[in-house]
Amino acid sequence: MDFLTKLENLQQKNNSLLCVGLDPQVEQIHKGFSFTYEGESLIFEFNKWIIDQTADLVCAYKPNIAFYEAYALEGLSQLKKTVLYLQNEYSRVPIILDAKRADIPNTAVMYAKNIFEYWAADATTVYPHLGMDSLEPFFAYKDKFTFPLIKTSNKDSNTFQNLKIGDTPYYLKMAQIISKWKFANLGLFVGATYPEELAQIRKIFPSTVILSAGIGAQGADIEKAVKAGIRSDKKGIIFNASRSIIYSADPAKSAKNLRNEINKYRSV
Ligand code: OMP
Repeated sequence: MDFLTKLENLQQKNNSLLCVGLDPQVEQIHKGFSFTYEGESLIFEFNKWIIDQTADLVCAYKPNIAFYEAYALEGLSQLKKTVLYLQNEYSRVPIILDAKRADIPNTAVMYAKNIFEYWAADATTVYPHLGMDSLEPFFAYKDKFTFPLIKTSNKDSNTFQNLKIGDTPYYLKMAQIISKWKFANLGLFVGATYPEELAQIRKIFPSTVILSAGIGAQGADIEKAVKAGIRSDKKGIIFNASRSIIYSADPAKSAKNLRNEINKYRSV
């Protein structure tokens, strides 16, 4: 099943725009909550524990590959176990493998092959700065979805992304150019910490699916972000939260509360 169908089905079934980020840091895992596993597959078991208690509250999971690559081959093997677990036990849940790739076309082909064939992810993230030919290898996977990052959530994202070209900031110029592209499997990433920019991008892309992060640990204003990013049909956006859910005392409760808070602003 293609990414969009999976996403829309699950958003509907779980009444959720929430994506939980599977970003495990080993030193954060033993902080006194009810997860107690100590063995070799710590990362996988932790992810499984999170997944089993949140799968009916999310519209997607987003493992960020950095949190696995940091643990070298062992980390990647635990990511593989996590992906297989999701595919076997929760096949309706889309997996966004957050890998933020960007390279020349010949190399991008190999990145896309790795993400969509080896990892069998449903979607991924890319930086668009190299231009369309660097992203075409990703869009070539028609059932998969690719989210170019237009405006990132971090504090210093203005340094380069808001540099002006004439009167227009670079991130906006990128969005305007990308809006002319005709890929059915193109999404966009915009940080929830920048609701004004999110609203601008939504205006340029009234129907495109947006991936956003920054609510929770990064302190984005949920009401502003939801109102800025929601599509006219009250869908069309995915809000990721990682640390604020996975390291909370009660991940299921935190996920439920966040899903409900997002929904509260969705309908107004
Ligand atoms: P928390 O801050 O713990 O909720 O995690 C946010 C997740 O979203 C991490 O995996 C980030 O790498 C990712 N993210 C951002 O926070 N900001 C961005 O601008 C882009 C992303 C992303 O591409 O998902």
